[in-house]
Amino acid sequence: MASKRALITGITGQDGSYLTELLLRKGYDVWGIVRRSSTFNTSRIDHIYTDPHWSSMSLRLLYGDLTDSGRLTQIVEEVRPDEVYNLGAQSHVRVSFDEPEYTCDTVAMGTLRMLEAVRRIVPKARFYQASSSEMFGEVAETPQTENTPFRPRSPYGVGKVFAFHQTVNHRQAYGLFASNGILFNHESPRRGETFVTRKITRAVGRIKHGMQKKLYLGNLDAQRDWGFAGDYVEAMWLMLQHDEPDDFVVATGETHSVREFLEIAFGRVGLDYQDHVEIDPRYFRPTEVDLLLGDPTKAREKLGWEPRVSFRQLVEMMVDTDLALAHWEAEHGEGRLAPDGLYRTRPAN
Ligand code: NAP
Ligand code: F7E
Repeated sequence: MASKRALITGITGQDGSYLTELLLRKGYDVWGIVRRSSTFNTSRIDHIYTDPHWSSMSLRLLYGDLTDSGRLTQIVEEVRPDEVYNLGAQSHVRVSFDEPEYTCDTVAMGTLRMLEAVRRIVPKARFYQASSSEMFGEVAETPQTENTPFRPRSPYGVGKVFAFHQTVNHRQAYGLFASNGILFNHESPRRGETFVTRKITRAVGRIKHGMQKKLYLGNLDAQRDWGFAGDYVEAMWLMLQHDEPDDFVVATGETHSVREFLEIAFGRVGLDYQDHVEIDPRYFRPTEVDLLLGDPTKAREKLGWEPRVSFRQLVEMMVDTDLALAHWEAEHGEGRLAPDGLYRTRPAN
């Protein structure tokens, strides 16, 4: 039997890289859309071409952009996927206040463009939409479930609400197999360096190796339900194997503050975060999401999905990786290509 074909937008991102590995392990032909950039942006998936474990598997990359519907249509026509995972987005909440229009062009209109291409060309394909706990915003209830109303607090959150409803409407109006995964924050050693978890663990590694003195952060009291990205991409796949399309919260069911993350991360290397962290108002947001806590009961009962990595294990995994990276940088110099293929720059947002 021919392999199933999966098309992934956002394949170069954190989740795209874990999902690619998962689908290749399952025997899929994986096709990914990469946006053109003036510098290399495929470092999270380069190992799939170079590591003999992966390189015999079927991964193909095509240039495309979520803002370009003509190209997206052409790609869907060429690939004719069985499953589409729409992960591409300007995904940084703070940046979405600076670039609201571009953010919504990718997050909201980009989703609509993908849905329309699928509806017209491969209406039997299964569609996964990367929805977000940011849609809950100023939360109406805790914990948040599939029935909790959306009250977004950022241009990013507003764009994701639009995309969520477009996905539901394509399911209802045209019978598309289209599902929303409402994923709460998920992190990993591959997390972008301007998200708070990775910003912290990168700083811990660098401070421990004497390459950085201070870490400047914003709101330390924000609480998030943080899980491991490797666990969460499995939930995405399970949603598209389910017998019917639906919407699912994917979360750990635990919430922790940024401060707790700091305590564990700095504690891992025998440091006290209070000696190194300073507050910089630039990192506060015009409107903040104070507390997120998801209830993953539906995903557990209907998909058999469970998170495997605990909060402490996640923090320690990230610190340990970034400690090794800082050690390598201390020896070889910053900005050089590190062993895992990732170029390094200083965290900004
Ligand atoms: P990420 O690391 O920021 O990756 C985003 C991906 O989208 C990258 O591949 C990026 O390409 C691509 N992209 C950005 N603008 C694009 C454009 N105009 N056209 C085509 N591709 C574009 O995000 P992630 O953490 O993997 O998250 C994956 C998805 O889940 C996103 O939609 C995000 O909003 C959503 N989500 C994430 C979380 C979380 O906690 N991680 C939670 C809920 C939902 P470059 O590599 O070139 O930048
Ligand atoms: O912020 C606070 C900040 O940027 C978490 C995206 O993947 O998850 C992510 O969005 C919290 C916020 O993630 C800094 O104010 C303090 O309360 O790591 P973050 P996020 O905004 O929760 C959701 C589910 C997504 O869908 C998004 O795509 O940490 N915080 N000081 C800081 N945050 C940052 N970035 N930088 C700081 O210095």
